[in-house]
Amino acid sequence: MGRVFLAAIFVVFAGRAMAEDGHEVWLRYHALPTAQAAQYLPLTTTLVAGRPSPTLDVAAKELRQGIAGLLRRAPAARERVSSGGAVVIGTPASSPLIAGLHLDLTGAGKEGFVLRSLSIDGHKATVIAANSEIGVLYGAFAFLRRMQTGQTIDGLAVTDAPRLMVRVLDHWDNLDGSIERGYAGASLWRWQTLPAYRDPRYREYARIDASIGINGAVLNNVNTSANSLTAGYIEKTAALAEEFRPYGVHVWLTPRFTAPQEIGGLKTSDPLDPQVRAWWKAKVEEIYKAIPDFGGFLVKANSEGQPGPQDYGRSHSDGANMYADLLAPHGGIVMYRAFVYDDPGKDWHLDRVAEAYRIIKPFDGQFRANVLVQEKEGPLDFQPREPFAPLFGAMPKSNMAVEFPVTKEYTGQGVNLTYTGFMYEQIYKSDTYAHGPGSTVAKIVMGDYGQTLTGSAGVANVGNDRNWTGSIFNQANWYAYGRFAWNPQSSAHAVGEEWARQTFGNDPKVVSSVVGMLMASWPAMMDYQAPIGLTFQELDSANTHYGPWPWLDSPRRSDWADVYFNRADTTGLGVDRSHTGYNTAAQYNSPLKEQFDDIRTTPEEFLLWFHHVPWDWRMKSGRTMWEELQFTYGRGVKGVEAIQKDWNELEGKIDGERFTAVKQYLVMQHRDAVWFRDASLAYFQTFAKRPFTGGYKPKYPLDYYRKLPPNTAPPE
Ligand code: GCW
Repeated sequence: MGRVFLAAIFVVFAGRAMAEDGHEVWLRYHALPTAQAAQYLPLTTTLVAGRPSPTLDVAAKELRQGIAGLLRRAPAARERVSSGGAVVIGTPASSPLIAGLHLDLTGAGKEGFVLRSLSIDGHKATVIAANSEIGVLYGAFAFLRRMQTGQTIDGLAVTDAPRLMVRVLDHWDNLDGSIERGYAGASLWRWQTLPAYRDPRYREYARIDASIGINGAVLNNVNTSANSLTAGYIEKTAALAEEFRPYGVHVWLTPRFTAPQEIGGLKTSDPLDPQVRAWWKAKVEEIYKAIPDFGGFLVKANSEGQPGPQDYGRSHSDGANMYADLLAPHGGIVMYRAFVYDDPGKDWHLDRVAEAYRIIKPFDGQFRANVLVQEKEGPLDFQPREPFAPLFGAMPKSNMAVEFPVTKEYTGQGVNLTYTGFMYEQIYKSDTYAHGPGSTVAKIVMGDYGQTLTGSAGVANVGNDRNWTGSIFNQANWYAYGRFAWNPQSSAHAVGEEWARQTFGNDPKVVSSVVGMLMASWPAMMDYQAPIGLTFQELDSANTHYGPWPWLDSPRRSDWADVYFNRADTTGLGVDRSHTGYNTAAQYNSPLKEQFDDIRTTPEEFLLWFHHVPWDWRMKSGRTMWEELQFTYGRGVKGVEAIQKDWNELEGKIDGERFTAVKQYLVMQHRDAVWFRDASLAYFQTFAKRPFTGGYKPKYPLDYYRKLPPNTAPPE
């Protein structure tokens, strides 16, 4: 009787998904359905871990925890393969057993791994082996991912290794705990209580990073204070480094260029001044003494008011190379940002989009070998839609890293469901033609054309919210960033599917709906925020970067104004970047430059980016540009409706807490999509002077939208 009762309770709980708050991210390890678990059980009865070390210990712990959770039975710890199916982990150095197998680990490189199904002493064994301990940890996560996503763990002959060397998350975290462009609470780094108090979340964070191969964290904002380089903060940073170390996450810092003056008491910060160099040399030595595996510096200089070498009449390469020379003896790296642009005042003569290329390209070949020139994925600034940045195709003699947004400053912030993985794939597969057809951004960043140092930086979207990223679907972007850094030639769909399975389970309906939602989300957002290549139409003046504000003219800087980016007038819409205008199309290699220069051959998704297009321009669809604009905004709203529908159909298949949260977020997203459509079209119609078509009309008159306080969507 008692047993029957207990079984009945169990069925009730197993049948209804338990409430989840998202804290576990994709590392949930909830019990798999019995039938699925059955295929894994015989292969995971024991765990043979070899000699202990901090990293091997966390790998073994992860496997124990993962297997125990997924299969409801922890593997027994053994010293050798003796019975049943064993999971054997280690490096040839840490495990005589693995050394004795003489596996070919060449393909695993420094950080990769092999997963091999073998017979050892007549028993089945799955070997997770690598040249390095961190490779073993990455292999452990890969092995668990296979079970989480319903793949076989039998007959394995897998070799996998990261294609980029530097895979950092860049935290724009300020020392006061706030986060620039952060939408998930305050900073995880609790500077006040470091180094004494070690918040358990530090290790949890590093573990999550390691699960997707992220190997670095830049701790402070690129708009930084010099204080993070003081002795006290170095000690705090060293404590974080210690917490992250077992997980292979190196700490990095952003140095403030004027630190020699601000905290060093010098009269100048001129990078060629001997005293300045001596100051930095001592500072770098101090850092490495405290943190021997310190990653290096990520630098924002002479951009948006940050100090830099130009303030002392020196060049960007002078600045970058000063740091590079001092870091090199310690194995450190400089990530030098190409996100630089001059202040044009109210003058429209400069094309903001042309700036990084104009300013940085002349230095190609002048950066040291341990410098990565880090360019945002597009030439402007993390907009919903940008063509890839032409600088990627123009720096053959430099190591180029890509900087991607993970946080969604202009693309929905913490509110909208927009999957950045879609955009990572689009950018990475763009052909730069720098070395003939097929020289994609991915290949350039991966070093296929002789670059010796490779990497990417993702501007982090995590904070101290319980679920790390503010909303569950924002976790997909953290996940995708890591997986694309591991392999820039990944598919957004495949990565999204991995995430969906790990995050919500393997129910086919759930998986297909969630992946469909992810893949539809970025295109829908581009439709309602950046139709036909229009860009930067969010509110900028109040610095919120949220909500439509196409009429905005900046009182101070033309390139922080929406009107500068839409150029709406009675003749048409969009920015002329062809030879009759800014001639920025010419920054691309042939045949792209010719293609983008000509309004007839420019891909329509970039039409308003490259051309000022007449309202009656005939689009491929047969509609006029004005009609197409309305159609596209409308399609964006419908896209969100379809996403809402897909999600709502999953009720009962997802635990109530996460289901309801996502549902509520989608209501806000729909409201915002409608707002974008209506406010923008009401404004553009005053120039198009053509009727609205297809029975459509914005709900309110233009003036209503213009008078809304910042960040206030109108009632639907
Ligand atoms: O998009 C802009 C942001 C700034 C940011 C800057 C950058 C950290 O509005 O907040 O500063 O980009 O990337 O440096």
